[in-house]
Amino acid sequence: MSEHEGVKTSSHDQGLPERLAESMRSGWADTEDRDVTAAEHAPFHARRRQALGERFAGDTLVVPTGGLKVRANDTDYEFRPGSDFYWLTGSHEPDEVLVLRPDGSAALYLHPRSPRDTDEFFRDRVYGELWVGRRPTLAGTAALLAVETAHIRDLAKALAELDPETTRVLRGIDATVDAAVGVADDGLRDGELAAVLAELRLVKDSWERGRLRLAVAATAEGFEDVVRALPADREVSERLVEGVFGLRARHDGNAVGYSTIAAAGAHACTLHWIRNDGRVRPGDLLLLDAGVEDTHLYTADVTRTLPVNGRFSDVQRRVYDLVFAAQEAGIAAVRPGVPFRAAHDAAMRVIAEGLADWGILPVSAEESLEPGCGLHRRWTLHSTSHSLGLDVHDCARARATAYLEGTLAEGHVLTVEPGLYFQADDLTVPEEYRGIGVRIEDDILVTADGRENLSAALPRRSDEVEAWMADLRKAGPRLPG
Ligand SMILES: [Mn+2]
Repeated sequence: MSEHEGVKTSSHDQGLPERLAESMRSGWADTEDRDVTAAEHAPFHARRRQALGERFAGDTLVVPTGGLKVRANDTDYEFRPGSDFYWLTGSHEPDEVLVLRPDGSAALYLHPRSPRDTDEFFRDRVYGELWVGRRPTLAGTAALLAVETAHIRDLAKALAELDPETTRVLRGIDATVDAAVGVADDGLRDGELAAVLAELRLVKDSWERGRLRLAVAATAEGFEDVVRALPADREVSERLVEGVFGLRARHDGNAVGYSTIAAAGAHACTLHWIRNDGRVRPGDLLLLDAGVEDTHLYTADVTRTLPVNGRFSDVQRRVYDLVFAAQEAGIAAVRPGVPFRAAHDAAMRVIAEGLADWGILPVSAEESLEPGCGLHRRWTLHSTSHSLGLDVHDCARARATAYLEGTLAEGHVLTVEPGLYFQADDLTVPEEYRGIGVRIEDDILVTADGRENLSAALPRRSDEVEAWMADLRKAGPRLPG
C-alpha cells in the first residue's frame, strides 16, 4: 500500500483524471444514519471501563486496538481488534484508541467516515467506503457504543499533553501511540495496566458467558458437520476436515478462533499440527481441535479424538478411555475456591496411575507425580487447562498469583484437556501404542457451587462417541444454513 496525498492506494491503481475526480465527488445522496441506538452490549463495556478506571485512580489509561498487518507486499491480513481494546469498547474498526481519563470519562478516537467531497471514500483501500464498505461516524459510534468519540487526528495533541508519570499505555499494539507517550518507571506502570486488564478479564460477565455459549454451540455444529462428511470406508484429506469445520465457523461465527488442528494418525502426536496436509485413513484416529469465534470475538476451544472407521480398536480404546478418565477427574475438580491447578493435578494423577498400570511408566505414579520427577510428562507434554474467552489462550498477561498459581472463582472459563501422545518413534513404549495421540478438551464455566461443561453437547465417552458417529453418518452430510 502506498500513500498519495493522505490516501492509501496500490501501485496498480489507475491514474485519476481531474474530470473523473470531479464526477466522483458529486452526485451522492445524503446517507447519514441518524437513528443509531445503543447496542445491547454497550452497558457491559461501560462497566468494564469503570472497573479498570477504579484500579488506577488518578491515571490516564491509553488502550489502542492496533492496525492492519501486511500479509504480503500491498495486501493485508483481515483485521481483528486488540482483545483488551475490544473488551473495553466493542468496536471492530482498526486504528482506534481508547483514552480513559482520571475523572472516569472515556474518549474513543477513531477515523470516521469521510465526506464525499474528498477522494478518500473512493480511492482509499483502508478507509474508503467504496473499497471496504460502510464506515462509522463519530456520532454513530458514540450512540452505538455509548461512549464519547473524537477524531483520530486530534489524538496526537491529546497524547502530547499527558504526563508519563500519571499515564499508563497498553504497549506493543500501536507503534504511533507507543512513541507518543514517554515510558515512566522502566515500563512497570504500563506492565501493571496489561496485567490488570488480563486479570479483570478472567471473570466473564453475563454477556460474555452468552457469547461463549454461542461460540461453543456453533463449534458443536462444526464437529457434527465433520463427522457427517467423513467417510468410514475410504481415506480423505485432513484439509477436508479443516475446510468443513471452517465453513461452519465462517457461516455461524466470525471465523475460527485459532488455526484448526486436523491431525490424523501419528499427526495427533504433534500438539499444534496445523499443516493439515495428511490423509485421514479408516483405522486411524482423527484428533480435531477446533473452535468457532463468534461475531463478538469470543472463541470456543474443543477437542475430540474420533475413530475414523467408527469404532475404536482395542489399543485405541485403552488409550482413549484413560484420557477420558483423566478428563472426568479434571472436570470434577473444577469449582470456586480451588487452585487453578486442581484440574491439572487430578487429571495427571489418573494418567500417571494408568501408565504405571500398563508398565509404561518406569517409576511409580507417586514418584512420577513428585515435582522433581514428572516422567509421565514424556507422554502428556502440555498442561491441562488455560483460560478461555476473547482469546483462545485468554488472559495470558495475568500475573501468576491471579492465574496459574491463583484460585478459581465463579465466572472463570477454562479448558480441561488432558492428552496422551505416543510418538511413532518412541522406543520406550510397546509398539502397539506408537503413533497414537488422544486429547479430549471441553470448555468449563465455574459456577457459584461447581461447574458447567459448556461443550457437553458433544459426547466424550468412547461408546457414546461411536454411537454418535453412527447416527450422524446415517443422516449424511449437510451444509450450514
Ligand atoms: Mn485448548
